[in-house]
Amino acid sequence: MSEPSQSAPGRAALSVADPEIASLIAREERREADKLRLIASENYASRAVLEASASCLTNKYSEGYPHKRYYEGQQIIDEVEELAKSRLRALFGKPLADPAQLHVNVQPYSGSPANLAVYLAFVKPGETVMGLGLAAGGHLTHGHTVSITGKFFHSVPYGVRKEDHRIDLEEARRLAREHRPKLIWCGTTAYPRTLDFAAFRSIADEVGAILAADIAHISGLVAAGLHPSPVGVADVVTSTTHKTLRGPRGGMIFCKPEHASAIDRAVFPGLQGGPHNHTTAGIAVAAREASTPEFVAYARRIVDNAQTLAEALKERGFSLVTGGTDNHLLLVDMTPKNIGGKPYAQALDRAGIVCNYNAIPFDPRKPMDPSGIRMGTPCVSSRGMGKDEMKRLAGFMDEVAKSQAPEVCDRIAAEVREMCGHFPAPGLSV
Ligand code: DSN
Repeated sequence: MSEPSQSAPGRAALSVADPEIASLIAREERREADKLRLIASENYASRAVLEASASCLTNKYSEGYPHKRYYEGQQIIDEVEELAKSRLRALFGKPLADPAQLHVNVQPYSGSPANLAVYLAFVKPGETVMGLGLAAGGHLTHGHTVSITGKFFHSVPYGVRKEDHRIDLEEARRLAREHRPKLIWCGTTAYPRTLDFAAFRSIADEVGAILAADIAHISGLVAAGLHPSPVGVADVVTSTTHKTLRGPRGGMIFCKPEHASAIDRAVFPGLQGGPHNHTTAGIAVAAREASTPEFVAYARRIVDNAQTLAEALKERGFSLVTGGTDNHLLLVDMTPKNIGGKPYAQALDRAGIVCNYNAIPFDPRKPMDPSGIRMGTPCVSSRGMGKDEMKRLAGFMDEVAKSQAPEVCDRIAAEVREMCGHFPAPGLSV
């Protein structure tokens, strides 16, 4: 491995002022360059996104919204925020007859604050909410007991079906009729299949609930038209901006005009202070990038790569939850390979293949030592890898499943590094 350079482009001042941090950043760049990063929620932001995010916009406080701020000096910031909103409106408002009707809030610091704003806008403490249970592939903020959303609200989780591990819409409808939730979440963090927003709309309508779609994982696929959009179906849509959408680390909320004021007041002053203007600029850049044919080709590659990897793994005797994938994500049950998800993920990491251990639906093992791993193809697709690399990856994974010996993992890590060298990652200076 070559020595990482501390004074890479854009870090000359840092390498002088703080060589320790410069060195750590250089080492992380090297890691991101040399490994097959398969954590489903991660990506490589472009150099343009990184430059906007690391700009002087971080210096400005801007409580409020464009043209209604509490501090002066917002001439430029207002333009930045308006630009981010109008680009996101153009990108995500396509399902609407009039995209201008899509209200956009680009200030949430990330996905969890965006989701908290939805609670604050629509639900009172103690009222009932529903979301996909964490163990079934939902998110902590959809009402899990350890989250504030499960402590301050009465949470009734729905799950996936035992027989095929697909979301159990009949159970969701039955629980909704029984518990009359104020808010229903449709969204996932570990679910490899297409979400049926229309079915959730019908359940929410039947019980008079607000329907919130959390598209954090799939927003890049939605933007590219490769996953159905909840816009125009759900009352409110939340997302992070850094997963498949490939922006900086941030959050956003879309909603119908009638909910605009409740959402805006919930984000500020309800939950947050000044928006992170540097992040808003990075989101604007990402939204511009996401409106290009190159982005659509990248999003298509994400799905193709996930499906190629799924088939190649199945051919090698791996067991996939739901039998495959429609999106960017694979959930692999390691039980037939006689290894737990955690030791397998740790051995893969040594072999240069980075994923996370993950519970599978109805997992008999504990969350800290579960049966599965979760993988996603956004990062490898951003590097331009394709079918051949996914098949090679399946071979590496098979070898590690058979032997976690250090010499096996280290040999594969060298092969992974060599392969990665042919696919420079966006945004990195190595
Ligand atoms: N941490 C994100 C993920 O990995 O899915 C969700 O918040």
